[in-house]
Amino acid sequence: MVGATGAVGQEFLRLFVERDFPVASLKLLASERSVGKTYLFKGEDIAVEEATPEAFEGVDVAFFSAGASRSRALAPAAVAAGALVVDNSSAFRMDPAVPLVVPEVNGCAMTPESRIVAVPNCTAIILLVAVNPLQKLGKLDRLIVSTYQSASGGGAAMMRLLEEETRKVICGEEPDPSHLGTRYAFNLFSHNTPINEDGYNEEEVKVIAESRKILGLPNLKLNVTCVRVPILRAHSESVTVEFEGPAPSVEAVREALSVAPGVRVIDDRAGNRFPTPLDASGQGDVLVGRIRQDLSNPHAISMFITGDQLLKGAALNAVQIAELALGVRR
Ligand code: 2RA
Repeated sequence: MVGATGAVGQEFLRLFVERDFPVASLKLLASERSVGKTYLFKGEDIAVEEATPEAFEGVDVAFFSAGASRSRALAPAAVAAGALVVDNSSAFRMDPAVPLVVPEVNGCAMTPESRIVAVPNCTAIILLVAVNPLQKLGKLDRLIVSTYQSASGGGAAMMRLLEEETRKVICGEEPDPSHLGTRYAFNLFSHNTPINEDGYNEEEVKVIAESRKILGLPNLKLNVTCVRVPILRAHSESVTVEFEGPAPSVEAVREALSVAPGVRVIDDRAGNRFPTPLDASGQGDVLVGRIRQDLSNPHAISMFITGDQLLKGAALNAVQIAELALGVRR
């Protein structure tokens, strides 16, 4: 596990236990400054070692969650040592030779020969777990997506920043806005990735490109707006799905989603009860509700979805990939 000390790394440790992942021995790797920290795993204190090319000797599965440059630098060494690399970074996602996998959607993109398998962007994973089941109801033409992304997407440091700023504001202090260029507590802002000349930020570009690759639909139209909100660990998305032909009924959509793997429908119109990011936090499923006809377009339906960014958006999806590769999928 490379990136053991990060927010996603910590979820891996919990998931290995919770899912009874077949761990014979576990190496925790991180940057030099974390060497010596220890984490309890199945009653044993495991000391963090430095992530070096030599550290992968004897490793069967290497989970990377330490950013794209670390993956680019070390994944080849892990592969050379005989490991299957499951990479949470963006380093290899768009490499045509690397499968980009959401097990519920395109697990078959992996082959026994795959040595690096990429975990998609969290926003794309959560989106596609909910959208893919609708493909059996009609051909997708366009997705219109607006996101409400949590602090966890920016790592443990951004989660801490949100908590600290919130405390300060409640105590009447004005937090220092220099970290993100704007105040985070009681605010929201356009996703904190660089913005291109065409006005789209890198997160939006990733969601578009990765969704097309995962669904195998290179011409799928997508209009994506990514926004960071003051929520700790679940991403939410407002999604309009446009079909090539007339949209399926709300009942058919609800039925398709209610039997879809990794999806839980919460769509109680009478009680005004729909998914919230708090409901999704700590859960493996993507929650879907507000399923309704788009009254402005007879080809479209709209819905609201939310999923845990650290779990299905990262660690859980990675562990599911490894389970699939090892044939221990449950
Ligand atoms: C975000 N997609 O939420 C990123 C995390 N990988 O900012």
